[in-house]
Amino acid sequence: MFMRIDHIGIACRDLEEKIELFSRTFELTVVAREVNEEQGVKEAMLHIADGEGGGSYIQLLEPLSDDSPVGKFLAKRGEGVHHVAFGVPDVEEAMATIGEKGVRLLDERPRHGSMGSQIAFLHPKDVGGMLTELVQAAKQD
Ligand code: MC0
Repeated sequence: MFMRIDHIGIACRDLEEKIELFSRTFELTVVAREVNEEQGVKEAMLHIADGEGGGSYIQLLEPLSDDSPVGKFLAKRGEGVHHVAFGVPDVEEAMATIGEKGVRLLDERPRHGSMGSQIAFLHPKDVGGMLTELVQAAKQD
């Protein structure tokens, strides 16, 4: 069902500082920046590679507030890997298939994600402690 890893989301306190760190260490380039009010984050996507079905990225996430998902995560666990996102061809189909297996969906319907994608989250407690995101990348022209 999964085509690829779309991105790894990293929670950070200072987005600009971490962009500088990841760019310098891994020689990655920022290809998109966005503020996503619904998800409570300011974020940057750093491109790693292109593959069948879309690219793969490191996603750096700074919370917009302390009571957002990333804000709470930082308070509880500190900076580090926040979630893993799998690229799927059809997010609604993946939600239905995975939901039937008893995994709790955190979203009833897909939401807006980075770079025009459609996303949905799975409960970390049902996926071995890993907050998991399903991503249907925006269609390429
Ligand atoms: C919380 N938990 C995690 C976790 N966040 N486990 C692994 N990875 C994480 N990131 C654990 C907690 O430690 C706790 O376990 C349990 O889950 C419940 O957490 P909580 O702190 O009591 O509850 P909340 O209110 O913080 O909710 C956690 C939950 C929430 C995962 C349900 O953060 C959520 O709905 N997340 C999905 C949306 C999201 O994360 N958006 C930000 C990225 P214990 O054992 O202590 O009970 S937006 C994004 O990434 C977009 C822009 C994109 O990719 O395009």
